[in-house]
Amino acid sequence: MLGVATLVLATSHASNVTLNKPVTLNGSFFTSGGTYYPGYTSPAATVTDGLFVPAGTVWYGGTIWWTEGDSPGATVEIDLLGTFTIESLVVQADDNDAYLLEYYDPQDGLWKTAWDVPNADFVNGVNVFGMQTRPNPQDETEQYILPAPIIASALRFSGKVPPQSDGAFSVSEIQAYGYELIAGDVDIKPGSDVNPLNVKAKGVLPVAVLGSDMVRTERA
Ligand SMILES: [Ca+2]
Ligand SMILES: [Ca+2]
Ligand SMILES: [Ca+2]
Repeated sequence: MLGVATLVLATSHASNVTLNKPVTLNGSFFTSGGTYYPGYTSPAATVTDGLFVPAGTVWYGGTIWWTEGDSPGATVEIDLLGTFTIESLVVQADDNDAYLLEYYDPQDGLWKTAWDVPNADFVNGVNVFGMQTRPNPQDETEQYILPAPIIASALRFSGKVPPQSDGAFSVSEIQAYGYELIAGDVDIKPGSDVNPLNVKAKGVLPVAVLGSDMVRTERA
């Protein structure tokens, strides 16, 4: 357990930290519409524009879409432009696929699972189609609450291979709710000129949290 992990440094209220953040498409996405559905294209930035498409919108209409056959292992990556603690998630994607939403943990430089986004092929026993929001296709404001908050500087989204999907993937919105961490405001071992931190050391470090108008300080 890290000494610093017991601290919460946060802005005053949880907000959607993906909003208008840069999106990178890794793989052969049909950004031209290809030969399948020419004209049905969208900028990558639509994944973080804060907007949902109407539920049931056809999977290649106004979305970022790709297929496992043409682009195996493709990912949609969001740079959060900072480090955030994230508490909850919302995704709108094609109904009949399961997806994986991972986060980049800047503490150890590893990608980790944030959410196994479930297939939404059927909702309350009814076969629905096209773009559907998770966790609740009938309420876009409902958020998937993480078992424990995560610390992330980027997010990565991918489709799961058949039979967890039909291999034709689409995403129109990825949202993550939380707070920005302001690491520069932590003074480890107050009174010393350096900030010694051995993340493998056991025990408790004395830490001063320097509050300001922008920072709420808490003790966990
Ligand atoms: Ca959107
Ligand atoms: Ca369906
Ligand atoms: Ca699909």
